[in-house]
Amino acid sequence: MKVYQTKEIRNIALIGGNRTGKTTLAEAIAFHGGVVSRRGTIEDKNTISDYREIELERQQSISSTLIYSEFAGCKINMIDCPGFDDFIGEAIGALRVADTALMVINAQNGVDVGAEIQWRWAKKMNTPVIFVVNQLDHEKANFDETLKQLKNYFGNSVMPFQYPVNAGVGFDSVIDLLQMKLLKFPVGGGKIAIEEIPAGEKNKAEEMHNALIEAAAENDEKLMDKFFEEGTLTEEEMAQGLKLGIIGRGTFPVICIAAKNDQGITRFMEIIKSSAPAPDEMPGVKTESGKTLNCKTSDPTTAYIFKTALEQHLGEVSFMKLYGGEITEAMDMVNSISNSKERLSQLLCIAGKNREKVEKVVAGDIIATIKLKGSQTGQTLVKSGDEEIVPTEYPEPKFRIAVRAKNSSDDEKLGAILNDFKKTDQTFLGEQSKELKQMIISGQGEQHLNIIKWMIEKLNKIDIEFYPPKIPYRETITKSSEAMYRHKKQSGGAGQFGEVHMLVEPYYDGMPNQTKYPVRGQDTYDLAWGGKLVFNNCIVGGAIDARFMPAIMKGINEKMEEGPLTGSYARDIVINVYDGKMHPVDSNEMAFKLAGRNAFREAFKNAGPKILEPIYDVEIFVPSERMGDVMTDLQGRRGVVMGMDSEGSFQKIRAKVPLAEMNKYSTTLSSITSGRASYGMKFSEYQQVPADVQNEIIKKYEEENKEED
Ligand SMILES: Nc1nc2c(ncn2[C@@H]2O[C@H](COP(=O)(O)OP(=O)(O)OP(=O)(O)O)[C@@H](O)[C@H]2O)c(=O)[nH]1
Ligand SMILES: [Mg+2]
Repeated sequence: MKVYQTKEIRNIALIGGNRTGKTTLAEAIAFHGGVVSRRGTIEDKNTISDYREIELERQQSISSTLIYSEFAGCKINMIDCPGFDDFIGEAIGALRVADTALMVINAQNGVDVGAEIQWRWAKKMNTPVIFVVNQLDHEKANFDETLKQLKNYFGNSVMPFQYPVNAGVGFDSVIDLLQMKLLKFPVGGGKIAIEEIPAGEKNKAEEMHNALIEAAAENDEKLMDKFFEEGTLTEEEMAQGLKLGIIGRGTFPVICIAAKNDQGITRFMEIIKSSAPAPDEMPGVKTESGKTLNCKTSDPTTAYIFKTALEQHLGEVSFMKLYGGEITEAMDMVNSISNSKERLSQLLCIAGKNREKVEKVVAGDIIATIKLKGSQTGQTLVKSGDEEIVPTEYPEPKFRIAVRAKNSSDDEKLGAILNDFKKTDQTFLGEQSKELKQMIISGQGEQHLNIIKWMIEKLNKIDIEFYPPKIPYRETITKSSEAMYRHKKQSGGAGQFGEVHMLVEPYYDGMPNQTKYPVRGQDTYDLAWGGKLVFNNCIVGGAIDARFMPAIMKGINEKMEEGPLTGSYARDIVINVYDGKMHPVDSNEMAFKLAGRNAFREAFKNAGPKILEPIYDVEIFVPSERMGDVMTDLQGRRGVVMGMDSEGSFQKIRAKVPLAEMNKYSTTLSSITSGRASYGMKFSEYQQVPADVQNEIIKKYEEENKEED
């Protein structure tokens, strides 16, 4: 295979809502590049992009797929992403390395929720966007309405490069505003007929063409001068100027196609070649040390792993973008974080399920390699040095559930499988919670986790079940309290004796020491589960030997790990051990550990104990007209609205909501907004639960523990 130079590469992410035609478009582009000899279709289950078993079964993309194609000396690397919001992580990974996002819009439906969500991500990552209005052959296709919506949602920088003259059944013609010609696309592909613009379209076309010329000239002084002198620009000059607008996210072109009928595809590929940026024309990527890599061969050899997949027969496949230098087969590189050596045993040019070996790859290209020993998504491989590309930020998981194998002997295997999912999916978490004694998995939505369940059952052949996840509550106290405990045992041989007196207080930042019992020694611990524990030694006159203090501490710690109210972790407590008693023969560490533990339990119970619950910051994007329903629902979830901002026709609601009330939120939100809202959530803090909720939690805990006894 030819070695493509940086200028000859176009990296594009195919994004957009559900079933808009991304995979069909990718297939058509691959076909015209000679990468597939026959165009597959979704219905025939033979596209190169949707080849995984689950994708064939559901006729839907689940995972992003890298597909290269070739056009007039250019290599087009496409990353075909799933449109469904639960798989947004795939689009985010792709947007990070793509130099242009092709946002596919279905001309029947206009702007959908997928487009809105992905637009926000493209904006956040500064990725240029080209809109592709697809399915123009459909009887319900409505280009004018689609364009109106595009401008409405994404602003007036949305600029048609083409518009159709006969959208709907029989569609075959567009006015190309760069060429200023009418292009006729035969159904099923074939030679484009180029004709003059019909008289009835002339004025409209002129007006839109001039708007493009002005936009092109705005980006480049030389073009502006030429425009003033001659009043026009050539097609090439326009493409050049518009490309600058595209890179700076000041111009968002609109292209017209019907991918299924192979209409408009080759012209679209020409436009990608002339107007989409090459990797080194983009602003560059930042490293952790603040350097910028511009995808030049003269930049240090640096590859960023943006995706890891597990493929049958191949094992772990790592997808990388080269942000500088050149790499060759069998080259040794270093993982810039772990410093471990990685050999690029093979360089693979990927076209979905097909792969081809290449010997050399230059800066800007996207390829895959296999058999890396210990490098993961988000990590950087370098030739030398320790430069690390700032890793992509993914949204936190927001849908959690507990999972177990139906046959408990499979639980260990299940743990290992979940670990593999974590490697290949940055928006998924799965782990055995020591605290909750449950295996908890979390992802972007119910569908996301259902698909993981499908894969585990079908591919790994383990039957599993979901069940309600527990909430990681915490316990603390709200007032001071004193208690003493004497542990005394004198049966037979050596006895046990230990007595501990303590004062417990609620901890808060910057609090002074209590003055009743002067503090002689102080240790402050940051608890692994959050919060603090302060241990004050206030013993006078050697009432308890210093050597028993660690044992007392150990006893307290044990109880902190299993709080007195509900067995949850305790936090934010100050303990003052101020008195006690020893026995010259019977006192030992075990006795003091038990005395410490029990004294703490007693003091805790009388210190106004409270249950704390995790509160999440929740951010919801909702169409303005649905805001009322979402607010009412939030109230029912004990949510506190912190603020609202409008973004176009959307409202962004910021609220604090207890985790316990977020169960299956994505499913509810989707049903009350017809799938048009999206949300994200992030742990914020622990807060006391209301008294009625506390009573219920304690009651439930006691009932459950009775059952276990
Ligand atoms: N009429 C018509 N149908 C199309 C066109 N392009 C795609 N389709 C159909 O639209 C459906 C979805 O196509 P896909 O290519 O799977 O869409 P997608 O955007 O990749 O879908 P997801 O990856 O699941 O989000 C399929 O039934 C296609 O045959 C088109 O140009 N015209
Ligand atoms: Mg698809």
